[in-house]
Amino acid sequence: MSKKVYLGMIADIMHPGLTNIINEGAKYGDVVIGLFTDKAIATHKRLPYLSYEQRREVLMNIKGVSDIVPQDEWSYVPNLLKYKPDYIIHGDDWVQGPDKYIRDEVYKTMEKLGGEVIEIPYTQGITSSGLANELASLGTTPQARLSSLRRLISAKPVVRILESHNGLTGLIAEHTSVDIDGQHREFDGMWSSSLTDSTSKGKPDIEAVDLTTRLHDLNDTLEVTTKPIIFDGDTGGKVEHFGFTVRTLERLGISAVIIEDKVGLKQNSLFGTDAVQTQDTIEGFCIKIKAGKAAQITRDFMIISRCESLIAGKPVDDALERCHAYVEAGADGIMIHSKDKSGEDVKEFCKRFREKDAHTPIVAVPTTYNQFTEEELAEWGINIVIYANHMLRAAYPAMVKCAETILTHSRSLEAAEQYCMPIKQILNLIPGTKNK
Ligand code: SPV
Ligand code: MG
Repeated sequence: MSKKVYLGMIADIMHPGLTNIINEGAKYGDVVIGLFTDKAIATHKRLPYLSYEQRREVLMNIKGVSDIVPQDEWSYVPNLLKYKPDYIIHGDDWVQGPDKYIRDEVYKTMEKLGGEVIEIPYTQGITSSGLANELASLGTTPQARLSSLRRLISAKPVVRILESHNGLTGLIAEHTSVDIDGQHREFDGMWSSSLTDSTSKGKPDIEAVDLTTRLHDLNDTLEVTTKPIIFDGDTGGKVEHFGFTVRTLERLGISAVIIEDKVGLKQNSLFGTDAVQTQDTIEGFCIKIKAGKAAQITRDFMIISRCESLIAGKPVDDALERCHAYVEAGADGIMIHSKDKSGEDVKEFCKRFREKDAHTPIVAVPTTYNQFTEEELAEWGINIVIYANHMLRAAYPAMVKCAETILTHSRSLEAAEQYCMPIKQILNLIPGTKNK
């Protein structure tokens, strides 16, 4: 009987480095590809360009591949125990770097199984991540960006979204990353916040900045990013207008709009009951949701209903009744908002909502109950966490401090030393600035 050779792959962009490993593996026996699923990839890297099925289709047609099985974890161990290969083959690039622990686990498991690890020299000059970076620099299309949010929701335990109100904050959301305990972390997308958008224009958050202006400026973010965008649609405006808003957002490649169940003059939710705000009736808001869904052209765009009951001081029961009705009316997700610092109300809501509805995505904006980690919020049943205002809240005090320091000293020396990035750094901040 021929031997079994296991080879883990993402196989998003096929290149000679990968076919070389397949050919090397085939010398030892039948090559079984452990094809990483979106779920396995999502917590470590950006989602592949191609879906699992598309990547599988490509691999099936490659010479030397005997079988393809899903690898549902970043770790190889569960699949090695399940398929018990005689060999596992991997490029020697995992000897160092963040995947070193993966290698250690594989060695231990193969030893237990009586199998062998084959490491083959890495093909110089060509890597999947290098090619992915090249592709990313070419940008995206509205449809690819739009549909990526639904993919992320189904692939990740929790989707992490950062507020962005201009091109620069868009670049921060797009490119900022950290490596913690061998895990690569970055933001999954952007939130176009009505609060930070209007505040950065010196205007109040009362729908005074009209949709045309907001979208005009959102174009700066669209120009320099590829990740999905969730648009804060405030109340959604008049029912008759909301369908037009949905179509405009879809055309731009926005993934979702969140509208809140308020009528009349909207004020920011974090005023809570300090501001007079009126909640829409369930029937009234459901009509708006239906109008939006009827106008939608793509399958992937999401209309998310935001419930303001807890903000208005009403009980969790009221929020539950409303949210179930909104889903019934066609909402693709719900956002539960609260300004309570304990988080208890949101937690109770999520638990009880999930008793009746296991799948509808729940969005949370933990601005006030910020002691909970994403992992904890995911345990409550939350699918999307939005950091709704932090870029602007971080920038503003720093700018005021700098302005005050210039005034205090009648010169900029002290301010530049204490509060400013070096000129050299800002000149090179934006990709493509300099002629090479
Ligand atoms: C926003 O960011 O504009 C929001 C969230 O709507 S909140 O400010 O908490 O109401
Ligand atoms: Mg808002």
